[in-house]
Amino acid sequence: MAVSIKRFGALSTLSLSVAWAENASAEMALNFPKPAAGVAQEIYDIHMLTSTIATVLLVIIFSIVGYSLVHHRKSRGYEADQHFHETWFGKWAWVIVPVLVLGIDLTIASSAEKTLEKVWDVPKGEDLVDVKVTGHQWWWEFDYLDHTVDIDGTGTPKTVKVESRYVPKDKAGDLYLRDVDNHLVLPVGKKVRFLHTSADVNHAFWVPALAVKKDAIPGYVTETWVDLNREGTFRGQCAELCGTWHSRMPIVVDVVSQDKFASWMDEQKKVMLAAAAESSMDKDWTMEELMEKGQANYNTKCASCHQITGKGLPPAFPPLAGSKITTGPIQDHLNVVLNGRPGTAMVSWAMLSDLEIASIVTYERNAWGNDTGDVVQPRDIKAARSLAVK
Ligand code: HEC
Ligand SMILES: [Cu+2]
Repeated sequence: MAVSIKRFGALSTLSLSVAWAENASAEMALNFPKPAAGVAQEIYDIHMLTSTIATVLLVIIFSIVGYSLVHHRKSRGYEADQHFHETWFGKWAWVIVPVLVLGIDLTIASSAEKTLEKVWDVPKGEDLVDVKVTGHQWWWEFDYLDHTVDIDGTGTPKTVKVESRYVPKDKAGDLYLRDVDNHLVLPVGKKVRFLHTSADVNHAFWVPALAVKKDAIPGYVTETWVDLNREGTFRGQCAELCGTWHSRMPIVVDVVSQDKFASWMDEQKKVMLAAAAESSMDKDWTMEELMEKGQANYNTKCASCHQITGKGLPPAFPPLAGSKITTGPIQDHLNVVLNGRPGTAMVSWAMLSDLEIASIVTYERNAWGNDTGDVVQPRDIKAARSLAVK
């Protein structure tokens, strides 16, 4: 008996020291990720305060329990004290212990309350970076609301936009379901306000290192904010079950220096201008040019559902190879792409440029053995838009 008690003691000491060592090394990824923003740091500190208090209490209580088990055991002939409750301590322990516990609770609650107020108090002002975050089935759209380009000279500027889509397994390797093609780039040392919404069903934007998790609800705009204080790449994901490919909406945030951010932003604007100029070029595109562009556009925007092979994933996502729509009248094909099929995952793609749609439609009508020989030009899309009935 004495031996097994000693063993029990050794075992519990061992497991306690293991727990302690694990706590001490965040590198082992047992703790929360290292925060990258001021609010996130405060939340992290509350977590550490709570864990420390809990660990100290655990040690004290288990020491008392262990001591009692060993010293007051029956085999030693220990007899319970029948008059403990009549002593001063026996009476007042019922008051002292709850007061102590309440004191600890209030210590945690008051620091949590201060932090919560800060989380909710979204800053307003000029030095903010405003990012509209829109959840889609199944990708993220980020609009930098205060960075715009007047691409067609009409005075209605377009916001700089990042479209983030997951990277397929063969290309992503170890980062499968953790990586996206285009990262959300943000400047360090700035306050960023996120405006959350959704284009279809509920999603949730969640990046643990920024401590932001917020539902994206269609028809509503909600806000969160962070004060970025460290450069780095931080990963998160959609945290609201949003359909078949909920797992395919990772989020990757690159926090970079302000200089880098400025030059990245310039680059984005140049790309937008170049794309707009190309799209408005008054020329007939050849089949080869359209097929090449169409394949690239199809693979990023449509293949997540209809698949690179065009075979789809029936019954959820219909094949486009040999479909009546992609081999039938062009107008029907354009109708589906421009208007979508209401009530299904096939949304309207009217936000794409004429050239993008022309290239995708040409590609769909000639790839995978569809071989219709049809070439659809940007001007056909322009005409279809003015015809399109909602
Ligand atoms: C989120 C998944 C998803 C994405 C992304 C998507 N589609 Fe679809 N698509 C669907 C679904 C679902 C249908 C079937 C809708 C229905 O039930 O009628 C469909 C139907 C179609 C059809 C009609 C096929 C037929 O035979 O009825 C065409 C054409 C089409 N999509 C083209 C596209 C193009 C072009 C893109 C990219 C710009 C695209 N889709 C992106 C889900 C998607
Ligand atoms: Cu989602």
